[in-house]
Amino acid sequence: MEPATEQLRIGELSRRTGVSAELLRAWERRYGLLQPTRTGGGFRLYSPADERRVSLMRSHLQHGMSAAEAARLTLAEADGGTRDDDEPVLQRRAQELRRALDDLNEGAAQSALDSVLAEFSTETVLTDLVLPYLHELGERWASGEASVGQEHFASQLIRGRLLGLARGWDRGAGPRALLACGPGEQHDIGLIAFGVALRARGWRITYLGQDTPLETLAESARSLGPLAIVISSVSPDRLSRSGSELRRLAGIAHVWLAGPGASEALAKKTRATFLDVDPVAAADRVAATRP
Ligand code: B12
Repeated sequence: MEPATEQLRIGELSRRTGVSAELLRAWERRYGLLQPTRTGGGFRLYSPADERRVSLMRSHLQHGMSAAEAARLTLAEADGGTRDDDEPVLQRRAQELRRALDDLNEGAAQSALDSVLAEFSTETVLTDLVLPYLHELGERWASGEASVGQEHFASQLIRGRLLGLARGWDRGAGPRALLACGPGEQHDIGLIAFGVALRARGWRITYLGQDTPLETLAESARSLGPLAIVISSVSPDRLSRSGSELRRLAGIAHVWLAGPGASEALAKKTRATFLDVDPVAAADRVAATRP
């Protein structure tokens, strides 16, 4: 006689694999990593195959892969090979978005973003799709594979979309964060993504935007009394030339320096804190300072 296949409830699967129930549900939703059946009462039941996929996923993450990459590999390994129609939804959407942006097709790009934002949380879309896409776009631009036109089109469309998500982000009663790009700095998409993520943690955002002189940032900080001032820069030079103004700002509120142009050394010199993580993880870190 065939032994009955063991079916696990989510709590038991979580205990056996050491992965929280919330994260298991997120992996199921985002990547289709788990394929539970349901009891008559609607509870999910997981099979030994689900448990194997969770273990594989954990091991890939421990080897430093991103969650999206680890899930793709896990599904490919568990199924004994990849087929195009097995590709996780997020990857498919990323392809659609990339194709539409490369073709300068605004309607198709907006609808790929509409779909992915309906299917996944804003933060998953930011961390696993939009930010990696922009990074890759920069590489393709630098190697001549993407034109300046394609890069401008894509970054402006994404920036517009993020500002749409940011609408009303200064409302409410939470602590306020004042956000600005450093002097001369035009790259503000990382900062906007950070603002969207911090807003989701209950903060109010005042956004001064690109190329902000530090004197005006100080004036705004004095009048608004923010709990945090977050300055982002890609260029290290312009930021480090502003050392004395940055130090003065630190006398008004907690200053955080972010983006590829910030560094631990500069933060130390200017009594600021270096935010050396991606925009969503940075929002967690700043939000943790809330009194
Ligand atoms: C879009 C873009 C532009 C747009 C910016 C539009 C906008 N409103 O932001 C425009 C066309 C204006 C532009 C202009 C230029 N750009 Co440009 N640009 C890019 C591109 C393709 C994407 C930038 C982006 O938004 N990335 C998304 C962020 C979030 O990812 P990231 O930069 O990898 O950052 C990581 C961390 O540093 C951190 N992070 C980044 N920002 C923030 C902010 C906060 C608050 C936090 C917490 C974390 C954080 O999170 C990321 C990890 O998830 C990048 C390519 C790339 N590698 O990113 C080039 C890139 C940044 N640009 C570059 C260059 C050279 C330029 C120009 C000098 C080009 C020129 N000759 O004119 C100008 C400079 C303009 C200026 N004065 O600032 C270089 C920078 C090289 C360097 N290290 O100095 C890059 C890397 C391209 C390349 N591969 O060479 N650019």
